[in-house]
Amino acid sequence: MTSDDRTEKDRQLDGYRVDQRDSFLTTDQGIPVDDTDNSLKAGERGPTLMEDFHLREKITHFDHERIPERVVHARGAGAYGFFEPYDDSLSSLTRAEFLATPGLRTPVFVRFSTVAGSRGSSDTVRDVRGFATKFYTRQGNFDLVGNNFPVFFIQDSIKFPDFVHAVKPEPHNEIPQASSAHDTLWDFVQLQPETMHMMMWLMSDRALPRSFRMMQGFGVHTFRLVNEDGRSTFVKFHWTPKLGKHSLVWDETQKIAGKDPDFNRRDLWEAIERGAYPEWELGLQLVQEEDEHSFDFDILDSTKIIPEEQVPLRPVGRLVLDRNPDNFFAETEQIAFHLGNVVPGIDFSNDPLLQGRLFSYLDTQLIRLGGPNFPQIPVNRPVVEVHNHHREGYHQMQIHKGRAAYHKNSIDGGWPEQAADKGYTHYQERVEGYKIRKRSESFSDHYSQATLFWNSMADWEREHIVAAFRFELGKVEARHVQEGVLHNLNEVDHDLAVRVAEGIGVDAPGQPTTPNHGRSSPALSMAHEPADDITTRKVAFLVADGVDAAQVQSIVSDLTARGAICEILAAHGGAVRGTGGEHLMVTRPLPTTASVLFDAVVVPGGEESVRALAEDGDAVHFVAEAYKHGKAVGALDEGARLLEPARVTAAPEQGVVTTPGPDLEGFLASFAAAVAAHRFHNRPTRAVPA
Ligand code: HDE
Repeated sequence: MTSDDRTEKDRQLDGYRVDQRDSFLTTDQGIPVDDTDNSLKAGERGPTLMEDFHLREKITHFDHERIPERVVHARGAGAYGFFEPYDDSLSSLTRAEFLATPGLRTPVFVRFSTVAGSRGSSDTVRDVRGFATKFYTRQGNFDLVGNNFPVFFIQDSIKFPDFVHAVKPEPHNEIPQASSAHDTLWDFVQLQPETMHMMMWLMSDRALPRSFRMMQGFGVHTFRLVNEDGRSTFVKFHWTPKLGKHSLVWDETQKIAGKDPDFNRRDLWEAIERGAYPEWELGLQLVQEEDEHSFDFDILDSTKIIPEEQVPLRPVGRLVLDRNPDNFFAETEQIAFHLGNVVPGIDFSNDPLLQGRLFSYLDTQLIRLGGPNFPQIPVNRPVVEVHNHHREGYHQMQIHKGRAAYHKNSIDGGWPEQAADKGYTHYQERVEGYKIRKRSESFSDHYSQATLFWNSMADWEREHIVAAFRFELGKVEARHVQEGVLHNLNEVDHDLAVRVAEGIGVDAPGQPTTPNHGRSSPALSMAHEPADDITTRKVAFLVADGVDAAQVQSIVSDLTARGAICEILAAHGGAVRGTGGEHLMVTRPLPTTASVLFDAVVVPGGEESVRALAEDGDAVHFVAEAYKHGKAVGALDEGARLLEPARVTAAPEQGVVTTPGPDLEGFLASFAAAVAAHRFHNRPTRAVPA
């Protein structure tokens, strides 16, 4: 990044960055420390002395290093970047300048997260992912605190503590960690059928993203845009990843959880370090006020989407993440999102899930960050100046001058004065009604959109959903809970319920009350993603002494030029000997890695090399497992012989590409296409012993 590319936020943070190079050790009071390795004792073998202020300060600070983790979304990873609108076309719909000022780059911080697991849990569990964006705009901070699914489990925020208590580890033994496959969650689900749409997403591959960089983001609720004249338009926010949306497969996620629990976090970090900056397009679904009631669902109900075929996405700008934080705790852990952080031109709807969140986020920051001054923490500070009459509190960093901490005042000249027409004005909505604890009738259809999701899936996506339900319900011990879920599932689709019932050994339910409506929405499937980009796809080369090193080098340079990341793996680190006696450097030893950490594998030619690999269980397993998970497998010349012990059959249409002869160019073209296709779900995977 050049200095010109730095955002306002980045320059602001300069004032807080501490570089300890060329510095001597001091106490927190700045007193130079001569020895931090030995405590002060009465004699070499005597007791430690109370007066050792350095020892006490060092240990006291250490004892207080932890803050409470987030109640939900505890595990996350974040990065800085910018948002840039394409043009000014939204200026007629919103006062929000960052959405409608062409060329204006608004600094952002984005934090991705899993929901259920603790801070130290694995990245690749089955879960919804958080996608929270803080825009440091010139009109103040706007937080879009979204997820990678467009719907939510519940309709009313008052159910959130119930839902979270049900999905978290069970209270008697704190088992299972970061998993929804247990009785209390599914008990909640069977008794709360509004969860069914979200559960379809959760059981789909959307819950297993290959990368944060390859998943969509959604604001979920319906919000409002409000223009200069006070006119409002309903809006839903969508982030679409430039690299397409791609997922892992279930077996793979479980293995990655052990091999590299930081898989998604590392992927984001490394892509940014490498300069392959992740990018998303912001798209809006806009609904005129007068069309609020023209759908067969309620746009205030967060368990519903507005199908894109009904209201298409309007592209409005791009989000780019181009800088990793300097310090995880200071930035990613201390960032405090709040749905109530809105700028002029953006407002709320009456979605009852959204309304409760407006209370929760500020409240949670008070306990988590220890008092009302958390907006002064560097990562939370707006890039504009803050002036008000808030004073004191724990960790106050501002030194407010003057005497008047109240409005109105004459003592300090009346400052800070109200911002009048530049200020935030709430949308003037006419509201009337009885005070009532009741769900609107318009929220009562819990199945149609779950069915829509199911109908929109490709066959392989359906297979994965069935397998996920079987896995999760198979872990449930209470039979009445399994039956209750099957009852609800039957209302989504009879065939789905029958297939799940077969897998868990419970009687299939009879015909549902309402048959499948047959409608679908192609935008919901991941089967139609463009497959022409291999940027940052990881390709493993399995080699041993006697490998065709020249061949490896030319394939590596071609795939690297196409944007892929190539790694050379051998039984040991260092280098291997090529056929011509030359050295080929090894990226990492095979036993330290695994096929689940790659997108594709190549077995190059070289008689001696392939013979050695065929006798190496790790290498054979690598190929077999990559095949099982649907990944591109390439084998050149003698390399094809490794396919046999791995029980893999050459079939270019199934992403297994081989060369009988020297046609390297032909191989490269079809292998790159296979990598770009991401996964081949048309393989007989169950036959493979991996
Ligand atoms: Fe959250 N949520 N949430 N949530 N949520 C939190 O805030 C809450 C909901 C989401 O990276 C907490 O700072 C309630 C929907 C994300 O720091 C807490 C309800 C969506 C993050 C909280 C919801 C989200 C949170 C925990 C029901 C998607 C992580 C720590 C009304 C649109 C943000 C914190 C980050 C975090 C409350 C439902 C997304 C407890 C009461 C719907 C991405 O305040």
